[in-house]
Amino acid sequence: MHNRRTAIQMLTTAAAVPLMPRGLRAQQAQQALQMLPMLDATGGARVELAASAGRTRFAGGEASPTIGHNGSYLGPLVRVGRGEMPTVVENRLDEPITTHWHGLMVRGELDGGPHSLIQPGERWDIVLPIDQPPATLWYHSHVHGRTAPQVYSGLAGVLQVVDGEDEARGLPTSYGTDDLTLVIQDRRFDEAGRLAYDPGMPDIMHGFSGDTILVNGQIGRTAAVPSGVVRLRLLNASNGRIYPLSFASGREMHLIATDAGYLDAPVALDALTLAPGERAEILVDFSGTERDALVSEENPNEGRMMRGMMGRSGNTLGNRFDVLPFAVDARLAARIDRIPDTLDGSMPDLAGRAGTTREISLDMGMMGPGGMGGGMMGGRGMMGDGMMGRGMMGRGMMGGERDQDGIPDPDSDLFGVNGQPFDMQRLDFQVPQGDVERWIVTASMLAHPFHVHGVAFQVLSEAGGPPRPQNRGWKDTVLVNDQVELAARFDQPASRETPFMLHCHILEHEDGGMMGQFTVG
Ligand SMILES: [Cu+2]
Repeated sequence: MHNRRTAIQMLTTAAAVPLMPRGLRAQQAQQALQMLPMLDATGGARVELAASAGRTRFAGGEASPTIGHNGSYLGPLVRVGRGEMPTVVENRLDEPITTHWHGLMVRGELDGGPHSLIQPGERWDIVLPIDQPPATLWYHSHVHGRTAPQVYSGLAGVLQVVDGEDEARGLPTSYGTDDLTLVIQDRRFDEAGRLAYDPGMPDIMHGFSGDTILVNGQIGRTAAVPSGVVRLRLLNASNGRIYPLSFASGREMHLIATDAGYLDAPVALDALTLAPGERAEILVDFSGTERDALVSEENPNEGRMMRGMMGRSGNTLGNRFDVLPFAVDARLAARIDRIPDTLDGSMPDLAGRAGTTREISLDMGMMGPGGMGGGMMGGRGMMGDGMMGRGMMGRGMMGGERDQDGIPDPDSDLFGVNGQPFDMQRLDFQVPQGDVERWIVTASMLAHPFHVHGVAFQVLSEAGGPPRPQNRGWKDTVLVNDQVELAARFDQPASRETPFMLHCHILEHEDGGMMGQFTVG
């Protein structure tokens, strides 16, 4: 990507600095954050994505082997309107990939789930029918057992559905000036400055987290913003880290959109928690200020289990850290100077319309098949007999059931849904097309971001109470801590050959088997 090449050139000129990533990070602090390159397909242009291997120099030191779409890391921001989106994804890697359109309402065969493998050298040539309200979505690989390492290495990008009405809504629209798309990830680097993915058991259990924040694949940058209202489209594309976000100054965030589209009016928030897979769009008023920073508190899952027994994961960011500093640049045009009173998003109204109710438990620390408690250790208990039993200590942890990447073998039984690890060959249930269903989703041991393919859903309740304000719009991923009740209408069909997935979006959990699949028809 051009942006990155420029950054690399600048780093090269600073070669007097020894190969010390942290030193270079300080040097980079004044460099401006770059947006992902935009691939504008609103006019119906064919979207061409080539997944290929490359090398990326993130923080000085050596370049890292990475993978990306049309570049060495991540991919373009693809912007589309309603109508047909002719798309071809070419796999130039030496391993199978898929391209899952996270949040796109399309039938199962176009969804890019684990059954839609694109083999090395193959092209996936499709036409995506875009028919949903404007929203910030994303795309990423979804190969069962390989999603975590592939996404970590860069196989993800942003997909935005737009309708050209944002100026009329009074929203910022100038990409990279007052309308910023921010892909937030955390990564680890080795001593030489190379991207490292070396999950140990605490990483697999908590979800892999790193000590360095990347925004749009860049480290230590500052976003230049005008002295006015700025729109931030946030995507948490991290493998495992949950970010409780706020501004260092306490500045209000005005939530305008959740995963699947606009709210009916902005909602002022002091803080916003973004779990892996989730998106949120906020307006922030930078007028009358010079600097501020988007900051995060500690991952709430960190150390929640087995702290004494297994130690912390390789996460040293601490209790409050910068995600992205902002510097107001008075030369930039601020087109919007007030937060709009209303938006035209359609709010969910599925409560009370649900027919079938399903209970879905997101399980971890399970016993072997037929083990106690129907296959999982006792729910929210932590140190029951099951923990020390065959499931974790005997087989999953010590039994060598990890492949060369350290990912739990998909056939191990550390993780599951309703007591069973994911099985590509097993259909978990069938939903009649057009039905509204109520799902009661419970989380075991940690908070798990629950994602359902092919639908947008309404959060009816969280932990027995009303949903938090950030979860009152249309969602496709929701952080389940204890219990979430949701309702969805299943309009898109999905066959036995390409069923829809439901899964935890902590990618190490997903790869480990915290996933199920269902048909709609
Ligand atoms: Cu999980």
